[in-house]
Amino acid sequence: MIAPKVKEIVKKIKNLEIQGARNIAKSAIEAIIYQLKASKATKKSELYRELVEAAKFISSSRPTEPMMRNLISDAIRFSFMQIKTKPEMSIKDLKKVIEKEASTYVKKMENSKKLIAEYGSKIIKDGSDIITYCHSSTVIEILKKAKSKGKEFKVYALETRPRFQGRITAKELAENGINVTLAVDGAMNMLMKKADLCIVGADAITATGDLINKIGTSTLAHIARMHDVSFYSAAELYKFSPLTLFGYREEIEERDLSEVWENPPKKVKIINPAFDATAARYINGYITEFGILPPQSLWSVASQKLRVNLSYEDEVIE
Ligand code: RUB
Repeated sequence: MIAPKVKEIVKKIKNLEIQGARNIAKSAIEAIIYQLKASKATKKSELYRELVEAAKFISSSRPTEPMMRNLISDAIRFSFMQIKTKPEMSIKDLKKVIEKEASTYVKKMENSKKLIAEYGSKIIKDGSDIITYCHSSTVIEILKKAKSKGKEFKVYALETRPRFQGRITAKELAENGINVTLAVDGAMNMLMKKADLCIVGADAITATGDLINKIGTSTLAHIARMHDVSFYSAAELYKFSPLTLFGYREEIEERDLSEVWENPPKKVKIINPAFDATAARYINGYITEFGILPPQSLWSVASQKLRVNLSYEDEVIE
């Protein structure tokens, strides 16, 4: 049975009350911990099945989020290994060790964020004009770090239709004393003429180093290239999608059409893809917790540093 608190978190992820890949992944891990605590299972196999059920339910909340999937998959794999290798462990202790392990993921995420902020802040030059898109908590950390080092710079946050996540970015930057200007998405080209740098977040990174991020990111990257402006994406390695190593394509989430136009006239068709893919050749680098990596080598570093898990469906405990 899915715990009520897990359902609540999934609802918030679906309606974007919780948004951005890192926040989603963090909440997903918290949901696994809630499920664990709420479980009334008396057998370890029963607990494991409940966790797998919850994992699938949580993962389905946003389809284009490998960071959430990778972390949940690690938690499930860890649980499986504990049950298999420590048959003497009581169910009470099992719950404790899984919870402890899951909590370390959240701590690791915090640590990665600090490292990314440090690496990212180094590419921000004093007096520069920076463009960002959508709302990336990782990009915000980089900008805050650069500011704390005494650098002065201007940020242009693009609105990001249809859900205006750019406003969240602008608000957070202003609250942190950063010089920020909000502009409509259509101002991209005009702003690029005087920009020095673009930094965006990442939802997914493919085996070929392509970036999947908020719809419109690829337009920004193309325009940046046209004006010879450097384009970086800030991303933990956990944003890497191992599925793409095996020829799968990351699914692009299609969101509710009412987000674009609540009551459109009859015969007007609407589409609402949440993300798009930016080819690796438009990206100067990924700012990761292991330094700034060329897009083409991200898969190899991610595969070395993380365990590449495809699914937990084949692991059944009777
Ligand atoms: C958010 C978005 C962000 C990435 C990275 O889209 O595209 O750029 O998720 O964010 P949505 P972070 O609002 O649809 O979730 O750096 O915080 O992981």
